[in-house]
Amino acid sequence: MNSKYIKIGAVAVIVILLAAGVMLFAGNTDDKKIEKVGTVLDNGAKCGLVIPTYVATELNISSISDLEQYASEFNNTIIGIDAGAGIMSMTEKAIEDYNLNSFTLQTSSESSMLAALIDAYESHEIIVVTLWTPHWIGGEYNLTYLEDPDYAYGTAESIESWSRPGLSANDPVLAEIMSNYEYNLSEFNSLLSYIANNNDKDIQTAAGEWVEAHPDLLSKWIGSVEYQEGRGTIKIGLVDWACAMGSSNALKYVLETYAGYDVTLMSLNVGVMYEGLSNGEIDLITTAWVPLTHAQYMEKYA
Ligand code: PBE
Repeated sequence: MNSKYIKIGAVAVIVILLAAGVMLFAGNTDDKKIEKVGTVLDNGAKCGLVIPTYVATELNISSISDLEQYASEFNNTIIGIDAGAGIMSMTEKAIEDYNLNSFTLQTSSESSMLAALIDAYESHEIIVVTLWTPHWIGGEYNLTYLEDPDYAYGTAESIESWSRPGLSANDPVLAEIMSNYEYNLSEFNSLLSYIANNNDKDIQTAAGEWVEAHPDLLSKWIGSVEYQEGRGTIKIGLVDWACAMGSSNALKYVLETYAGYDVTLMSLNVGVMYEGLSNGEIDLITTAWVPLTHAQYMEKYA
């Protein structure tokens, strides 16, 4: 055989191997794609940097770009939440975009951030925190979002429900409820406030009471679904954020009481939650913040 044929043969083998590799790769990523199953809140969500309103008045500041000059008054610290939360990477970006060179972002948790905010507020101290809407705290304290002219926190965020690959195709009843499971901003805030104001009860009880007090919303969510015993087990993943606990607990109540599912809530770190959804260990989440907050996870899994 002359070398020309050997070369053609070798090229053909490489082409076949490449094609097989591409098909395998495409097959794999297809398997892993998580799926959008509903919109929990359309466009009303927001992330940002928040200060008590008395701080805005006394320092005469209104924008993130005003922070750097008062860095020492703020103890050079922005109080953040858990590592991996979208608002943490948005805040790292804000620190760069607005040249907040004297600030560090403190990793914490939602509950520690809120405790620090409430403490500072009650002693009229200067503080800046990462915060978002919907949240019950906005109804309890006089707080101000710093303006974000460079859109480090995006423009309009939505909250969506996402499932593991293939869930809705196999469960049209669940798919129907999930596509109906939507709030407007005042309904969502009302749920979160009800839970926060009833913290002597467990969250599941409070969420159930709130759902029962909103029969029109409940019947919209249920749609044509009728209760049927033993519809199966659903695992809902969530992070310990008040908004995720509210929407997940209300959904658990609805799925168990009005459809006949058995629901387990799994509290996780945000990265683990998306990973679990993509590998099928978790069935559902109701706390996908898009387009910007969870962009890093959507790029990887969606
Ligand atoms: N949050 C609340 C989350 C999403 C829900 C804004 C703290 C975050 O990833 O930042």
